[in-house]
Amino acid sequence: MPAESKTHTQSVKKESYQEYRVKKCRICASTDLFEYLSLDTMPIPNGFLAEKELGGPEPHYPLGVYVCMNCTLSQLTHVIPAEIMFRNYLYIPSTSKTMIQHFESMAADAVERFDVKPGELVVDIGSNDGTLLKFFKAHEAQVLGIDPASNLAIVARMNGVNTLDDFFSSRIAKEVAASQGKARIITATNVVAHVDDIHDFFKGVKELLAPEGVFIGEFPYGKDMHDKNEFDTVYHEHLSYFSIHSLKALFERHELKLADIVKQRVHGGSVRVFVTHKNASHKVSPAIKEFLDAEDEAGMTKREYYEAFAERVHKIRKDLTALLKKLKGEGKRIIGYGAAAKGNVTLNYCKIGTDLLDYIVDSVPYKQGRFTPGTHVPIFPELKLEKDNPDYVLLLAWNFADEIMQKQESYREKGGQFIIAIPNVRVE
Ligand code: JHZ
Repeated sequence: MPAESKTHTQSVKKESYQEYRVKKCRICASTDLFEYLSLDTMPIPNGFLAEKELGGPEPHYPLGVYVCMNCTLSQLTHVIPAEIMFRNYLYIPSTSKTMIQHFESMAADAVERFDVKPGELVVDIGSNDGTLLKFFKAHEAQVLGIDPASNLAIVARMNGVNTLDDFFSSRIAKEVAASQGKARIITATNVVAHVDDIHDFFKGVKELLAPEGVFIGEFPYGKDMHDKNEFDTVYHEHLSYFSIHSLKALFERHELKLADIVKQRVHGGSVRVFVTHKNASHKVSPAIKEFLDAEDEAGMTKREYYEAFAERVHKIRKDLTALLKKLKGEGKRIIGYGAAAKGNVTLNYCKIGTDLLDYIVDSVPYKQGRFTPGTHVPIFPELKLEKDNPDYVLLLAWNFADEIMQKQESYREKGGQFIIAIPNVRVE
């Protein structure tokens, strides 16, 4: 397979970036936005290329982050149309054991906590291949998935999960409520951060949620992203990086109540939030105040907190490129592990191509045989690592370090080493 690592054509003109620029806060509409991080321009992070597409133009889009000084929502400086990113989607969490177990326990927890009865409606927004709903179905709930990725909706239906292939909106919510009734549980894992018109989204949630129903949302926590230097989770798909302060403001505006928050280990530190109608009987957990106090103590209302983060990010780029160049200079063979969207941010931001990485291994069949967006590193099945025994592996999917290290125990026993860049560059 031909592999090239030069910088690629920007078919999106600088002037047109302006039309994507965000001018006010997505939640509170304040214009007091402080831009603290720029990762330059790059292609969309799940825009993997087939070999025949390699010579063609590859649109690059700006990637920067603001914080709203009023409600502390961090958000992208530019929003590119969702249609470009989500209609044919290659992110499939069910290829990881960790995520399957996570979804299984999430469904069991929800059924137990809220006493979900057989036949009650559970709707999953951004239902992907239906994995989470399969677990709710096993508890005899009536399930409906909603996801714009037609390629994945087909897979979900084959898995027995009734799926509507569309973007969730207040219009869709009305239609579902009219045809199937209101939902006892609405879930959305790693979805809300991707939504531009967040007010219409929660108008829809309010519309579809039964009077004593619960919306369970899960997404990477903004405070973890900053505190653990997870800059690579900043990409075009993730429009918002939520603080609990910003979420509270959002829910209050929709007459919804943030009833509880439970921290989750997945994706570098996520929060699972439980949201009900304002007048529902659910009590507000003391956890809410604890999260709000911790954000205040960390300085999330001050510019310096964000400036310090940006400085740490620049240092990671410097340290990582210096290490890879040094090892390459010593004649070492280095490959990447996990063609994650976040990995593509690291590769593009640090300008790491086939000059430094021979290839990347990944377990997702759809990604194998393709090339990384922007940097054009070829992707192979994981088996290639076992056969080749490279000297070093750059762990791009660091959020699965435990699962991957365990899987590659024999490679490590033979002397192979992992390079991890988050939260700081190190070799293990
Ligand atoms: P993974 C996704 O980001 C995208 P990504 C999305 N926008 C989102 O919100 C966040 O998650 C939270 C591979 N792998 O899941 C599979 C192995 O090869 O961190 C994946 O390609 N072997 C929805 O794309 C990649 O790593 C393994 O053993 O950054 C991980 O990507 C395992 C466990 C994974 O998501």
